[in-house]
Amino acid sequence: MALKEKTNALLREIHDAVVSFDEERCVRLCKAVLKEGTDPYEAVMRGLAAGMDTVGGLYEKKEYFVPELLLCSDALYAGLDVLRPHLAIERTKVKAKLVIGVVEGDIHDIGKNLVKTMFEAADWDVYDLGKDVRPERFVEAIQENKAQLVGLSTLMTTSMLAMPRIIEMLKVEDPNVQVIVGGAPLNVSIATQYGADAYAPDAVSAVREAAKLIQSKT
Ligand code: B1M
Repeated sequence: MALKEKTNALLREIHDAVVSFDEERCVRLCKAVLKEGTDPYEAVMRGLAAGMDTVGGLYEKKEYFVPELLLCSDALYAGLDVLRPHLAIERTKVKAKLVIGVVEGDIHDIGKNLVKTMFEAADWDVYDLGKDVRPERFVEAIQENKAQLVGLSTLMTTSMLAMPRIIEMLKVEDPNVQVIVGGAPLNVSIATQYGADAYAPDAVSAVREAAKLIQSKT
């Protein structure tokens, strides 16, 4: 089998291992992908994250329920633990301090954790506030850590409504702080309307967009 085909087959198998919540298989396959010399970013995005996207579709079709979602996320995290140390540092030349969290009312943190992983792999200093974070906590965190950038994540149409207020509070506290937002219900026009400085549709582009923001201010 040609190398490209072999890689695609492995990535598909990682996707399937997440969907079938087979943690052991997911770990084994992620180790295999590293041995093959495949870019671990590909394995995270086209394997693990793609698997979780399929899981989301199954949940929406009522084929999967909450227990399956949690088991699938365990498989994703087990694979991520294998890949994380191999994600290449120095993808961007720009590095800064980032405070990141999932907004209040929302406990979905898989996407945020992938975003955090990509920033850490790019050697940024990341302060993770976790999920269901009070707006005031973001403001306190930029003061405590002298961070230049805040990342807000949300997965729900209800909790996304908290974003404009958080952004306003952050800008009042420090007009120079930059805010990047992401999560499934958002898009670039909502992000702009909310007063965010940038929007990213996925974890890899979040690092790219954040680096552009920081560079434009230096
Ligand atoms: Co729930 N959930 N869930 N859920 N869940 C959704 C989001 C939902 C769309 C499902 C549905 O009903 N169709 C729906 C929201 C509907 C809405 O918008 N109003 C929903 C609901 C309603 C709920 C509950 C209320 C269910 C209930 O209890 N009745 C409840 C929420 C309670 C609460 O938050 N207060 C709930 C609970 C859960 C679980 C705990 C079971 C579990 C979460 C586990 C966890 O995160 N620790 C869960 C899951 C897994 C999902 C789905 C199935 C999958 C989400 C996911 O992890 N995707 C989801 C349905 C779906 O998405 N189709 C659903 C994979 C992940 C890699 O993608 O998070 O989009 P994502 O992240 C991407 C990008 O968005 C982007 O990069 C990431 C990686 O590339 N990104 C950023 C994300 N943040 C970013 C930040 C950035 C930049 C990019 O910059 C800072």
